[in-house]
Amino acid sequence: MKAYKKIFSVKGREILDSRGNPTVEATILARDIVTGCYYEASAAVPSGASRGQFEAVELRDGETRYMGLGVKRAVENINTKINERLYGRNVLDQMELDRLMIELDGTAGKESLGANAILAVSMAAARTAACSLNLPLYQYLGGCYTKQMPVPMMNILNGGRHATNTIDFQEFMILPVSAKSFSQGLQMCAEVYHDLKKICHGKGLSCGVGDEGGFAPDLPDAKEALTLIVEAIKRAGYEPETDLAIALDVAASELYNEADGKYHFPGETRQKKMEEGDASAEVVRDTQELIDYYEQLISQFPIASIEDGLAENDWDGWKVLTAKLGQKVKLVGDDLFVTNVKRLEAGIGLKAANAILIKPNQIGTITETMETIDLAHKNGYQTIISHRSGETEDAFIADLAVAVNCDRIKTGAPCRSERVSKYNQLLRIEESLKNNNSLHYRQDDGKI
Ligand code: 2PG
Ligand code: MG
Repeated sequence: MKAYKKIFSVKGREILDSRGNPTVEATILARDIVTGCYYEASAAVPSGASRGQFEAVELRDGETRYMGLGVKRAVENINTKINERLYGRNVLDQMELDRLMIELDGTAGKESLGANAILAVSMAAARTAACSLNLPLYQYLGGCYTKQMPVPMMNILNGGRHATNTIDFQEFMILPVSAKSFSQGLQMCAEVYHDLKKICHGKGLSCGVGDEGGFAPDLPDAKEALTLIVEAIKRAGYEPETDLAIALDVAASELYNEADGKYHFPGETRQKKMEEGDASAEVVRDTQELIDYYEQLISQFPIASIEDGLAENDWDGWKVLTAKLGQKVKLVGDDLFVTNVKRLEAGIGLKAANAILIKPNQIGTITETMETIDLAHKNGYQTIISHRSGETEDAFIADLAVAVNCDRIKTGAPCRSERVSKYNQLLRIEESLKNNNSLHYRQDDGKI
C-alpha cells in the first residue's frame, strides 16, 4: 500500500529576505495515516532584482508598508485558498499538489495566488515529504542513485542592479576547473575571493560588497574588473584558465533600451564623460557590436561562460551570438528562458544559447522546474541551478542541484550567510555521499 502522509495544514508567513524586503515562507504539517506520527517542515522563497519580463508573478501588496513590497496577500492566499485545496491530500504526491495549485490559480503567470505563495508551498511539500520518509531532501527529490555534486560558479565581483558602483555587467564569477571535488573547488574560489579583497584594498578601492556578497568597487569597465580577477587568481597561487576560469552574467536585459533597440552602458558612459570632458558622450552598443565586444573579451581573458549576453527579446541576436561564440563558451539563458519549458523549447528550436539558468521562483513550482531541467538535459543544454539576489537562509537549491545532477551551481560569494548556507549544505551532502561511497564529481574543465 502506498504511504499516505495526510496534509493537515498549510500555513504561510511573511519573513524578510537578505535585502530586508518581505518574502514568503510556508509550513506544512502532515500526518502518517498508519502510524499517526506528525511531520512538519518549512520553506522560504527568494526574490530577484534583475527580474525577467516573462517570470511568474510575485504577488506584492502594493500598499504603504514596506514600500509596497509586503506579501500579506500571498500569505493570506496560502492560509485560505491553498490550505483548503490541499487539506487531506497526500504530501508525497508532489506533482498532484503542484497541479492543484496551478489549477486553483488559473492564470499563466500565477498572478492570482502569486508564484511566491505557490512556490513556498511547493517547496515546503517536498521538504515535509522528505522528512516524513526520513530521507535527505536531495535524495527524496533525486532518488537512490543521486550522487553527483555540482561545480560552484562563485560570484566575487558585483555590478549592475546588484550594487551601486559603476560596473555595468552584473556578475563576475569564477569556476574552479582543475578542482577534483566540490569542497576543493569551493576552497579555491574562496581563496581567490580573499585575495581579490586584498588587491582592492591595496589599490584604494572599496571592499564593500554587493547584494550577492561579491566586492563592488568603482571600476571604469569590464576589462578592469577582469584584470583584477586574473590578478587575484594568480595571487592566490593558481593559474588562470588551467585552475580557474571566469564566468560573467551581463544581465543585458537591464542594459537594453526598447526605444532604440541598443545596449546602453551607464558606468562606461560616466567614465567616457570624465575622460573626454564631453557631457553628451555615451557608450552604446548595438547587438552586433556587443557580440564583437564579447569576442574581444574572450580572446583576452579566460572566460568560460556568458549569461544573458543579450536581452530577453533579442532572439535574432541570440541566434547570431550562439552561432558565433557557442563553440567557445557556454551561453546561458536566464531572463531569456525564465525556467519555462515553452521559452526553452523556442530557444532549442532557434539554436539560441547552449545552457540554462534554473531558478524555481521564475516558474513557481518544483514540478515545472523539474520539467524544464529535464528538457534541457535531453537537448544537451547545460543546467546551472541559481539563487536570487534577494535570498533567505533556506538552502533548498543546494539539495535540488544534487538531486537533478545539474552541472553547476551559482549561489553568490563566500560571504553573507544566505549565500554561504547553500555552500555549507553542499559540504554536508558531499560528506554524506562520501560516507555512502556514492560520491561523484564531474570535473568541469570549462570547455565546450
Ligand atoms: C541573475 C540573478 C541571480 P536576480 O540575474 O542571475 O544572480 O539575479 O535574482 O537579481 O535576478
Ligand atoms: Mg542572470
